[in-house]
Amino acid sequence: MNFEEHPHRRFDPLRGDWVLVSPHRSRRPWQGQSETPVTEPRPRHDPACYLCAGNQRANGAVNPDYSGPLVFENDFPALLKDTAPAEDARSPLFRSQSACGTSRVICFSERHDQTLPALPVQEIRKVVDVWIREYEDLARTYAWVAIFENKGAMMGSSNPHPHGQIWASDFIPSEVAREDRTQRAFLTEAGTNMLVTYGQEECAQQIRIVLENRDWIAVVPYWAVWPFETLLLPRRHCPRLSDLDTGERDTLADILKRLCKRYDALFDTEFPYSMGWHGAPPAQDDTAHWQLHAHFYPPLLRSATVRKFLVGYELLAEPQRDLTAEQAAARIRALPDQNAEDSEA
Ligand code: H2U
Ligand code: ZN
Repeated sequence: MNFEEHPHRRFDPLRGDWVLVSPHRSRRPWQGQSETPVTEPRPRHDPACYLCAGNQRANGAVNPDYSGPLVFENDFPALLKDTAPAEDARSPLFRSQSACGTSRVICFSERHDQTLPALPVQEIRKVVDVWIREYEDLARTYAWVAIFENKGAMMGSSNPHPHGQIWASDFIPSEVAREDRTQRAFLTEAGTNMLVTYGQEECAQQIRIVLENRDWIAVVPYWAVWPFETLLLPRRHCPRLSDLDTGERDTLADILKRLCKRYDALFDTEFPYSMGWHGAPPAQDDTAHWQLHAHFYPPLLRSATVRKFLVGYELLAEPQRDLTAEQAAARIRALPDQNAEDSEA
C-alpha cells in the first residue's frame, strides 16, 4: 500500500480512535464556501475594542492601562463559582451533574495590532509565565484548568485583539478524561510513556517533525485530523505546565513564535486555529503516564479562504482527511519561521 495514494485508516492512540485518510482526493475541485480573509491593518489601540487598555468592557468594567499580558475574570463566564447541586437522576437516560468553575480572559499584549507570533520572543515568554501562574493559582482549587486560544473569526474568536481564555472546573472534561485513560493504558501495556516515546520516534524518523529546539518538538501527528494540525511536546517527561523549568519556558516561547510564523506564512494570513494545553489533572498523584502537550487545530485546508469542514462522514462515521500528515508536515517545514519585522518589533 502506498500511503500517498491509497485510502487507509490511522489510529490515534491519544483519543483511542481511528482516522480515515484519503490522499487521492486532495485534487478534487472546490466550488463551495470561501471565508473572507481579514486584510485591513489594525490600529495599535482601537477605541471600540473591549480588550484594549483603558477601554470599557461590555459589563462596564474598565481595563487598566496595561502593557504586556493582562488577565481578568470573564464577564460572561461559562462556569459559575457556586451552582446548586444537580438532582441525581435515577434514570440512565437522564443523567446530569452540577458543574462549578470560573473563567478568565488573558490578553497577550496591550497591542491591538499584534498576534502571538508577531510579539517579540521575550513578550511571548511573559504569556508563558502567565499561563503557568494562572495554572498554579487555579490548580489549587479546581480539578481541571483549561488554557486555550481561539484565534481568528473562523474559529469563533470574538475579537482580533490577541487573547486567550482560561476555564477552571470542578470536573475533568471528557477529552482530558479520555487522554488520561489512553495514556494510562499505554504505560501499563507498553511499559513506556506514550507521548515521550512518540516524540522520540518522530525525532528519529524526521518525517512529520515541523520544528525542533533544545527542549521542544512540533509534529504533525501521524493520526492528525485537521489538515495542518500539530502537537507541541516537551522532550523531557513533564506531566504539567508547572513542571517546565526556566530553560523550557524560554524555549517554549521560541518554538511557539516559530511555529505560528510558519502557520502565518502557509497561506499568507493570520492563521486561525484553536490551541490549548493538556497535562495531568492538578490533583492527580499518579502522573507517570501523562505527558504535557499543546494541540493546535487549524481549520484551513487549501488557502486563506477555504477551510476543512468536519461534517457528514466525520459527524456520522469517523474523522477523515485528504492531505496526509507527511504532506502537511513537508509544507509547513518548507516555510520561513522568521521575517524582517522580527528584528524591528
Ligand atoms: P473568545 O474571543 O475566544 O470568545 O474570548 C473572548 C472572551 O471575552 C469571551 O469568553 C469575554 C467573552 O465572554 N468578554 C468579556 O469577558 N468581557 C467583554 O467585555 C467582552 C468579552
Ligand atoms: Zn484591542
